[in-house]
Amino acid sequence: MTLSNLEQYMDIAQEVQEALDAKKPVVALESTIISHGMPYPKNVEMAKHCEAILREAGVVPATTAIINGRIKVGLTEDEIEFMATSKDIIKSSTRDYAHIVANGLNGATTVATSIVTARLAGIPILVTGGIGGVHRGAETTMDISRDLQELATSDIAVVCAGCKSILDIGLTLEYLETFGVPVVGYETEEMPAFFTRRSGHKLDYRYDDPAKIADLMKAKWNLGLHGGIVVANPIPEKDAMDEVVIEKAIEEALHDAEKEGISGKESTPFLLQRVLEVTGGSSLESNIALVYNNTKLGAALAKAYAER
Ligand code: PSU
Ligand code: MN
Repeated sequence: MTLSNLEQYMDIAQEVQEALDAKKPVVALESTIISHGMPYPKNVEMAKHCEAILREAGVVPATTAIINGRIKVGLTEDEIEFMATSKDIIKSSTRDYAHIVANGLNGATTVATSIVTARLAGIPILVTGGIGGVHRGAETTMDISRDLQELATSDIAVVCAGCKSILDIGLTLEYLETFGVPVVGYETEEMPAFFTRRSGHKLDYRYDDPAKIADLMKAKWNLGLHGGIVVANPIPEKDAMDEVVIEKAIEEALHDAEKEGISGKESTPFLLQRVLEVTGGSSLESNIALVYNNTKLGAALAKAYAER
């Protein structure tokens, strides 16, 4: 799509556009985590602090969202506040994106639509908390997050703390393998499980240096191997949750979801909310800590990649 076409729909913040033009490091951030992933006011605090971490490292933050039908790449403080407080925001995966734009609605970007947005804007790195994936029981529900398909087809590195075990982590890794998406562990040999550092699922490649991950990005895309890379960054030890506590909370959340007949796009937010309630809010502190940890790695990766 030509830029004039894109301008019909998209507002790229000036500092983001300037950084992109000058080939300076930019990192995209999602907004579902703000609108549907965390309660107010922790969500605003988290969103603003992520931007501050990036800025301090010399990286321009580009939080993505759809506001009144305009695709936003880079939000003002007021826009972040709006995403954190308005009840009138649709959790938007890829199927929702054009509908929200065409009808002037508000959409929070999931990993899937953050990738779509980053691709349109030309941003090669996205930082998030955890990616969506193949849900437990997907062999009958077919509930597989669109996040994985956008990862399969867009040239982007997504920094995350793995995925929650509300999902089937083994099947998620198999799915990514089928679609040719490398999943690399940062300072780990194992896929992290979001709240905990370990999942029992081995990864093929461990990287200890963000610059080497930047080399991997460059090599992959120079070779015409289109699609994303998952950079799995375990939660810091001190912030991790007790494995037994979190697994019990997840089991309870899954049980409640089934009892209440929750499915489809409601599934992930419902499970996240129930886990938060069952753990008495301690999961929220872990969640915030891992997002900051991912943001720091994203900053280092963006700087290394911009030098390539
Ligand atoms: N996992 C989390 N926190 C989140 C999400 C996932 O631990 O906030 C959000 C992300 O925006 C992710 C989306 O892209 O949920 C996946 O939703 P679904 O499973 O409906 O595709
Ligand atoms: Mn789903």
